[in-house]
Amino acid sequence: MLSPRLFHKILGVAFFLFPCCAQGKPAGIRPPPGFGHLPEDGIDEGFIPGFLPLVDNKMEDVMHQLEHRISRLEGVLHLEKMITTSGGKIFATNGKRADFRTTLKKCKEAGGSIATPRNAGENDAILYFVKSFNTYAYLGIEESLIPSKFQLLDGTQLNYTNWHLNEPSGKGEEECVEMYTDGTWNDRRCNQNRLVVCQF
Ligand code: MMA
Ligand code: CA
Repeated sequence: MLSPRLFHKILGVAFFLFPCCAQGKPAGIRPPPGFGHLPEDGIDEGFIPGFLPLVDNKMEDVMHQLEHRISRLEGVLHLEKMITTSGGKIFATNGKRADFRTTLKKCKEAGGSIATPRNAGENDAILYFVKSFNTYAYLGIEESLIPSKFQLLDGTQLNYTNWHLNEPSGKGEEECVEMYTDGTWNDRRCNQNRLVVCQF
């Protein structure tokens, strides 16, 4: 069953991938008859015996239609190599490049955050885009105040790392982290143009 969290995630991905549509009016999923307003006479139909089961059926119907529609949209986005999933996370790219700060902004505007691998599966999901666009990607990891010690953007410690041999090497000079095309990580200055990959 489609949870409100997943629905919100998918909306975020859609607005990230199709910014044009986020500005216009929504496509307009009309509420089924009897929803959205009370009838003229002001009688709440919920109190009419036998009405609630009908509402339940209609709701289930609408949910199924939405699930079907979303799964077809996901199919299209997968086909275009714009989304991939790992565990509960959806990773998405717009196929464009940006520096670290711009990537943070783009992902936030879309209702997500910069891709941050928490395990090998999530690392592989991000690697899928890095390989298919043949472009390194910045990750949601940064150097802490202690040189060569890296952390998540919220300041918490890394429980998973995949550093390239002899990395991190910047010792306070390379505060961001990029993913190479083999999935390993390199600390790097934050001003490079890298593939925008977000998570939702
Ligand atoms: C080398 C290596 C990295 C460093 C970059 C900076 C190509 O890789 O020394 O650790 O981050 O150079 O350009
Ligand atoms: Ca480095």
